[in-house]
Amino acid sequence: MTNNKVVLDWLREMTDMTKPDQVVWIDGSEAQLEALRAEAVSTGEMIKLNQEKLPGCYYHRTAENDVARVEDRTFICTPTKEEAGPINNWMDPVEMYAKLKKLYAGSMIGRTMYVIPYSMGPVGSPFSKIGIELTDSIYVVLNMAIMTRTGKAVIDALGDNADFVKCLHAKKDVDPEERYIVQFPQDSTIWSINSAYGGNVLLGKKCFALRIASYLGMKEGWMAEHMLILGLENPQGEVKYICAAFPSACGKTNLAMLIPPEYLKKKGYKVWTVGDDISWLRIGPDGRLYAINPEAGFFGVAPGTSEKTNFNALAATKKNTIFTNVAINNDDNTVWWEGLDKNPPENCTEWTGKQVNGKTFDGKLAHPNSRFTAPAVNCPCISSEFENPQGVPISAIVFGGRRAKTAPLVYQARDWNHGVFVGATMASETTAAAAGAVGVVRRDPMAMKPFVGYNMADYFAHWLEMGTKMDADKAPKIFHVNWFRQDEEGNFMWPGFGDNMRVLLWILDRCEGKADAVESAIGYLPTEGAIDTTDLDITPEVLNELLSVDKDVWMEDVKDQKEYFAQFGDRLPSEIKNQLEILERNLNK
Ligand code: OXD
Ligand code: MN
Repeated sequence: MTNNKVVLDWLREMTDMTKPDQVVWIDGSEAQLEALRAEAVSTGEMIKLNQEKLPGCYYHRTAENDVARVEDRTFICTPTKEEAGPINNWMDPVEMYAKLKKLYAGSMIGRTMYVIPYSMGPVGSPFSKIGIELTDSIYVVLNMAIMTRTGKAVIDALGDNADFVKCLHAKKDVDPEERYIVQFPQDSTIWSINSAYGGNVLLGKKCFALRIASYLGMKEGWMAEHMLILGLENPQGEVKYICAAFPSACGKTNLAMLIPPEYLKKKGYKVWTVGDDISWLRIGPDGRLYAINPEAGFFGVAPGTSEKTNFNALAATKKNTIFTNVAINNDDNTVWWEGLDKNPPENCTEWTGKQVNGKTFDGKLAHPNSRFTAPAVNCPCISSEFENPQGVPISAIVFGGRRAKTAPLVYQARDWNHGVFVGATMASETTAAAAGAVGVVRRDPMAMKPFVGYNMADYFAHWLEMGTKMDADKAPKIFHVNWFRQDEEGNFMWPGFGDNMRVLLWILDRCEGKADAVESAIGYLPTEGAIDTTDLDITPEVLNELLSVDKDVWMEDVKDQKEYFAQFGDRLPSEIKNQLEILERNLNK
């Protein structure tokens, strides 16, 4: 398929090591993918679902020990430990290559190696980057064909160029003791072995589009972020774009596909989804920050997804989707998971493959991290700009976490540097459903803790540096939201879901200089009445409470922030220290 010498030399080196019986190039044609689906069904690797109710949909079950990303087995192998920083697992690249080569040796004997050329971002876009994944798993091929742009057009776009990310995946024995997900940022190389679970093996996603890309972004002056991208259309038909970063279990996919409250829908407000997980951001010729979603599909968590919680995500899974580790309704060969509805199938295959009565089964029918891999084009609210090679201009960046007490519903950073500090101090708490006081705080800067491909302190510096390249009036305004504030009894005070649109409207009004704000110790808060509560059953007192800043609780958080930052030593940018001092001073006033 190509004469590219770098590609062919690398391929030869990898086949010499893994020794597959045959090598098959993925050209991206529907005929080839269909033949692979049929092969996977014939070997039992996948199950064909009810083609009338779920056309083009398939089912896959992973090993029981292989159901999630494995952060403790994920490594950033930079030449020195300092380059990887205190947050990442590190090993010397020479040592790691030697260790892994032994594991890969002969690992594909008796198997086929598939060569998947893929593009992160629209083929040919100035934002886009090319990868080639070698894998011995048809499941990986079929998922990559949904999650990325795949095939001949990509290898043609690469031409003779050596600029591609070299990705190697071998399923081997799925042995958790020998499982490794390894990034070599300086070599643009990713090696993954002994897993077949999406986040560990769809190497275009977390491994490339976040870990390797964040490193490339730092070197080349752009950013790879764990952020959704949404467009908010007003009744005049103008669309403004927002990027938002949240740690897991904070509703990123739901926010990306939000359905506005009825009164706003009637007025003509709409939300369009550009991406639900990853943003690549560059400064455009006009000095504004532009974003693309480098992915082509959604690798979403199934449990909890329903017509009520996320109508659009559910609709996206109705065709050409691969379901992993959900339950099967044996009566009609469709899928089920907790939270889909209140009607688990009686005649059910639960996720590990056991036949059970779903109505009386004592346990989870679908694995809590069971997934759907759905093409983005299936989503009813997919943005018309989804394929725009120039990306969309970003008006606001939103950070968020799950904080029972600390963070108000929304506040705005004073400027870019303060916004970087707000992102760097992001945290999320374990739910307060458990007995005892407020949940345990986990620091997760910019929701990138598991995904930064280099030293987190340098990552903060890169954010600060990006700010210096944009005029203040062009740079996105930065906000923090908290949909999870709780009252004394532990009840959520804000309804969330579609009503989060009310907060987004305030955010955009601030960006356009249309809304006033009150200055507080932590940043700008909405003035009284600024958040529209039409048709909402919420008293002014509750709204006041939602927007309040408890100085004692914040001082506790500052203590935690200080401890967290201490691990970065001298590498922590002085501006982060400066912002921490300002916050402390403001709280002490
Ligand atoms: C994640 C995901 O783990 O998007 O963040 O799958
Ligand atoms: Mn994610």
